[in-house]
Amino acid sequence: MIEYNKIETEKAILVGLARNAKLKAGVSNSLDELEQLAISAEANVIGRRIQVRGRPDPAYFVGRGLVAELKESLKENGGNCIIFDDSLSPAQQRNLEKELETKVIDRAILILDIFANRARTSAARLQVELAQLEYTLPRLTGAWVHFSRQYGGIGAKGPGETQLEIDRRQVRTKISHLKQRLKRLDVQRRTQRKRRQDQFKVALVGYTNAGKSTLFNRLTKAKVTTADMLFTTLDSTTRVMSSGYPCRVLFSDTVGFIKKLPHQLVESFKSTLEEVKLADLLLHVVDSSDPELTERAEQTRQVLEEIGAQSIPYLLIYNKVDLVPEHPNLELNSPTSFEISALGGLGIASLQAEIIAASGRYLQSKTGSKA
Ligand SMILES: Nc1nc2c(ncn2[C@@H]2O[C@H](COP(=O)(O)OP(=O)(O)OP(=O)(O)O)[C@@H](O)[C@H]2O)c(=O)[nH]1
Ligand SMILES: [Mg+2]
Repeated sequence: MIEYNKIETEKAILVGLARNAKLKAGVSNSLDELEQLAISAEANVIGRRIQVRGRPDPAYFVGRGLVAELKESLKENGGNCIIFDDSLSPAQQRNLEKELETKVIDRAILILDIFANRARTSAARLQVELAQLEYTLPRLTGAWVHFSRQYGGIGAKGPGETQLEIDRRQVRTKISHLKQRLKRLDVQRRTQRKRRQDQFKVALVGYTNAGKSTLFNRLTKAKVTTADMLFTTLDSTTRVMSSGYPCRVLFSDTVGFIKKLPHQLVESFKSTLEEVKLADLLLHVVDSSDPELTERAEQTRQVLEEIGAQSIPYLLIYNKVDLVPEHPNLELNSPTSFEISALGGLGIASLQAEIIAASGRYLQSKTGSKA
């Protein structure tokens, strides 16, 4: 893993940019989420700043005045890290690190770091590492990158080559190794999936912390870890249920989505997210008590689009209704919706009845097409 991603004992200041004063409240909510992400990565947040600015500064993302203030503030409070809510260009990150003499990261790096710490299965580890390297490649400055010498040693240095070129080449070699290993895993997965062709496939999707795993456990009597924390689940878990259903029903619990999910991560998790893409029915789980409900449901739809799963029929599941007397109604092409409490069990029976009916229709279409 790349050392600069390690941010265990960071004392960080969060920085967000609002394009105009009206957007400040939204940016503030986004920084709340960024703070949760920072805490998940075991960093301490010692301050936050929002700058109102029409467009990002090409060299420093924020204005020079704020850069000077941040430098001062880091000194005063013993801070050693700045976390930007938006993606920085490689040049911006470099300039800021030089000017502030401290580590500068962005939301994408933070998310990648959390994924790297949480990944348990070999597939998830490989996927995260690949995403980290893909994200890092254009950002290599040579100064702070040290990765294992596993693939091709330092002795490969040719005449006239700079260290940076060697680093880049080693990263590229490592990327292609990881891709090959993932490909081999994918072949195994494909064989598994073939066996599932006759099953009705239901995948749970939604924003991180919406309660997908809690619902999955309810529906399948599984014991997947659930926690009030972002990205508890990284690997998909599947369970086949048959009792009470007209055919075998395969349920998949999957990784949650988040705002500004790094593209490289979505890309490298594509094989895990195949469970979603190949599903016959999606359960889009939303947290009814979430003040950002509408925006987050929309972000989930966007990721579904990015992985090519936007046309799969879905049920909208308003979860955690025990926490709030009412919630805003989402108008996502008005799919069938359910109000449930995955934790308390409320509304589960009618949701199950709908899944039974849908799997019945699926069975009918299968046998109908065979006849
Ligand atoms: N009050 C209440 N809490 C719930 C309900 N469903 C889930 N939770 C809680 O919400 C938190 C997140 O639940 P998870 O099931 O881990 O959520 P997830 O969507 O799988 O989250 P990630 O895997 O992190 O993306 C946990 O603390 C759950 O106990 C519910 O119906 N009511
Ligand atoms: Mg989960």
